[in-house]
Amino acid sequence: MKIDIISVVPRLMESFFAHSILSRAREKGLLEVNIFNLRDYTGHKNGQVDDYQFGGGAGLVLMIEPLVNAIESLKKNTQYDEIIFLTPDGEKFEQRKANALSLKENLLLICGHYKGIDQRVRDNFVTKEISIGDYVLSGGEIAAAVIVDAIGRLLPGVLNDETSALMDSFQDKLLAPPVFTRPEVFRGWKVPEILMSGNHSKIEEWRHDQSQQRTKERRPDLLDEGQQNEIART
Ligand code: 6GU
Repeated sequence: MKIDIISVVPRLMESFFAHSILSRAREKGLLEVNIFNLRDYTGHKNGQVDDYQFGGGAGLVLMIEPLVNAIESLKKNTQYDEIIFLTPDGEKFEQRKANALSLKENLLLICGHYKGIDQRVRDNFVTKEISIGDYVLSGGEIAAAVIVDAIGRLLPGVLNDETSALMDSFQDKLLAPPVFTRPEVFRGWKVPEILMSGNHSKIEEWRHDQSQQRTKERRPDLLDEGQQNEIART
């Protein structure tokens, strides 16, 4: 899978992907991430990429010309499945969307800044607009990093344990159960006995039950009616 990213702070972006799981995915050739500096595509003096908005008002807007230059130049080499603009007024990103995007071949992410980007870019090039939550960030870069991380770890071969991505919180609309590792007793705090029993079906039952209890307590909004009924019965 290939993800191209257009940003005005490319060096900040690089650092997100230079470590841990995602760098391993890149080394293994499972994920290609390329970051492009919007300033390389401006014909304006001093690398100008933003300007005051028509109609007045505070805040600069990323200009149409450098963005269209960048998008059209990248489109010459790659057929994108989606051109995604990261913006607080986009559709909310969640696990289901990460799953769907992880099945695509080529994505182009556009990071906004300041007041946003000229609407004509959104109308004529962008195919999807995504927000990572109901709060405002100073730029789309952190949101892009969130999305690349969430997608990247789903790609086959990226995680060592093939099943673990499927066991995550949210994959089945349940939060993950608690986990423990050695030592079995620390300062008198014991690991639940069931986990030491070696009875795998009982352990799975316990984990499922813990997931449901956690979800009910912390995120009842995730439980659909069917799951709520299942909990009510137990
Ligand atoms: Cl994608 N961008 C910005 N600037 N702020 C956000 C966001 C994106 N998602 C939530 N807040």
